[in-house]
Amino acid sequence: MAINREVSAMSVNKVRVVDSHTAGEPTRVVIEGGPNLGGGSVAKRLERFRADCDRFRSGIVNEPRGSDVLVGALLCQPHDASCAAGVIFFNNIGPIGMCGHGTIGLVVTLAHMDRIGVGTHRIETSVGIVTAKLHDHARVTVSNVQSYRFASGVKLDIPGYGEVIGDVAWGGNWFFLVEARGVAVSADNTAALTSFAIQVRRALNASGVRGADGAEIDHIEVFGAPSKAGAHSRNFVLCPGLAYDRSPCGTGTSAKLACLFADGKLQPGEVWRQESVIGTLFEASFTVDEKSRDRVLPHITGEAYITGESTLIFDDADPLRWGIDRQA
Ligand code: PYC
Repeated sequence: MAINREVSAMSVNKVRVVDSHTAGEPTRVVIEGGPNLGGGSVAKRLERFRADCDRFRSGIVNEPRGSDVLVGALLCQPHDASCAAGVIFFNNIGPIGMCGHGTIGLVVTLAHMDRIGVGTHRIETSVGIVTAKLHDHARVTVSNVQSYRFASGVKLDIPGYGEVIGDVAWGGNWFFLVEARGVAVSADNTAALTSFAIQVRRALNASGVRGADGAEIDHIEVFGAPSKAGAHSRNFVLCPGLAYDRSPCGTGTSAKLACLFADGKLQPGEVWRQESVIGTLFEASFTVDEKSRDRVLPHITGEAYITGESTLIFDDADPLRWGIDRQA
């Protein structure tokens, strides 16, 4: 099996991508020129991507071709033949498990490329198979992986803010969900929200709060009052690489649904409208499988629009051809 140990400047010099945004959050789908990750499940290939393709990741999403907020999606052959596509998501610092806005962007991209039509499609991700229903050229409902609350009433002492109490939940990524404490959840307050969320993340690490199997909780979701008519809540989501999600965050909204269900505040089939910090919306609901009544199957609906199609050039002579990777 041929696996690129590290994508070299000679072996990759042109990569074709399609860019889109979902409720303001950008996705860049790599449709041609990506690394050969060999066979096996998408989960296995994500581990090879993590180990061997970090320069490629950085070159695609980081400056000067991208930005901290951009999420990459490497389109792969699915291992499971019932799926229309496989995908590996990644951001400015590494691969991520599932991405709700990214899946909506991927589905709209596949439709733009005439690879799929209106209807329901299965997509293999590294954390499981998700289902996506394309309603028209922009609107998609993603039925995510099963989501659940892992811990509730977790108390943290945040310097400068005092005690906060929140929940740990899985929605395809690990989240700490907390009400805003003296920080307005609004588009003109993202610097203060970012520093609050960074402090929460530090406090989680310092006090050893983790997800299942010791997983790091790398997404912080802060809630405040909605500004849009019909919305139930507004959120600010700090992503692992310290960019904030412009969308209401598909996996974060899934984690929220799991917590609402666990608290008896939302029932299967009821609609939850989650507003993002910039004022965009996802509509969400969930079903519950009789066999796992402590988990919800979230359904997240949003819209994505194509913003560009391009060929990225990686020039051997360019000292920054693999992007400005702040981890390097
Ligand atoms: O929509 O799930 C999401 C997501 C995760 C990180 C950025 N967006």
